[in-house]
Amino acid sequence: MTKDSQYTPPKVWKWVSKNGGEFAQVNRPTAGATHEKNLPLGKHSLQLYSLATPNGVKVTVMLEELLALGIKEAEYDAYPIRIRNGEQFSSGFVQVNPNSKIPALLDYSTNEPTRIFESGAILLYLSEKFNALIPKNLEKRAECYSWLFWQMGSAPYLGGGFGHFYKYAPEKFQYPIDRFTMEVKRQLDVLEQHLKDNRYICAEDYSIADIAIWPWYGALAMNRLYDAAEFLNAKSYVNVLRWAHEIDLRKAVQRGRKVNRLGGKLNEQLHERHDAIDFDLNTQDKISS
Ligand SMILES: N[C@@H](CCC(=O)N[C@@H](CS)C(=O)NCC(=O)O)C(=O)O
Repeated sequence: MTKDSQYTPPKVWKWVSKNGGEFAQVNRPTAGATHEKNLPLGKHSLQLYSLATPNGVKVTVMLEELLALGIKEAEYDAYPIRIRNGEQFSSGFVQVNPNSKIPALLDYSTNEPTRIFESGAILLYLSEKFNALIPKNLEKRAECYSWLFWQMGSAPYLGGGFGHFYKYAPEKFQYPIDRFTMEVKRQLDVLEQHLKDNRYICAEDYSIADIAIWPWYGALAMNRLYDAAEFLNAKSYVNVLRWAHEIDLRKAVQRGRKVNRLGGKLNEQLHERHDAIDFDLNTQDKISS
C-alpha cells in the first residue's frame, strides 16, 4: 500500500453509502426495517426465508437430509430473500431476524410460532427437534458442537474477510488479502489435519457439523466459492477434497443446493420450494414475484 492510499480515520466515522463496493446499495450502519412488507406464508409448519448462499444452503441441505431420513414433519416452504434488493430489511423479515441476514426460519408447529435465526442455531434446533444428524452420546455431541461453533466463528474470516477483499472489494489491497488468506489457509489446514483421521467432521457419522462446514470450506476447495481454489492451492488439501466430494454426491445435498438459488445454471435453480415434486418441475414456474 502506498502512502497516498493510506487512510487517516476521522474523529467520528461517517457513513459514505456510495463506496464502490458490491454491496454498497444494501449495507448500512443501522438495524431495523426500511419498509413495510409481510413475508409470504406457505402450507407447511416450517417456513424458510433464505437464499442459496453458503449460510442458506446449510439449512436447505439439513431439511432435505431430514426428509431423506423419512421425517415428514420436516416438510417446508422456502422463499427467496433477495438480499441485493434489500428484502432482508422488510418489516416481516426483521420480525423473524432482527439481524436482517438470511437464513431465517419460522416453526408454526409450536404453541406460538417459533422464530430461529443464525444458521448454526437453525441446524441445532432442527437436529434437536427431530433427534437426527447429531450424535446421541453426549461426548460425541460435544465434539459436534465444537465443530459447529468453529464453523460459525471461522466463516466471517472466510466470507467477510477473504472473500470480501479477494473478490468483492472495489480495489485489490495486498494487506487484507494477505491477512485473510493466511487465516483461511490455516483454517483449511485445521480441517485437513482433522479429516486425515476422520471420515466426517464428527468421526464416523455425517452430522450437522458437516452440513455447516461443507457449504463454506467444501465449496471453497471445489472451486465453487470466490474462484479461489488455485490461489489457495486447494488441491494440496487432499482430505478436505475427499470429504467435500463425498458429501457432494449425497442426493439431499444436491437438492438442498438448488433451493432458493436465483443465479447460475437454470437446472440448478429452484427459486421457491413447497414440495419434493418441485425439483422435477420447470424452475421457471417457480419464479416468485
Ligand atoms: N451468522 C449468520 C450470517 C448470515 C449471513 O451473513 N447472511 C448473509 C448471506 S450469506 C446475508 O443475509 N447478508 C445480507 C446483508 O448482509 O445485508 C448465519 O450464519 O446465519
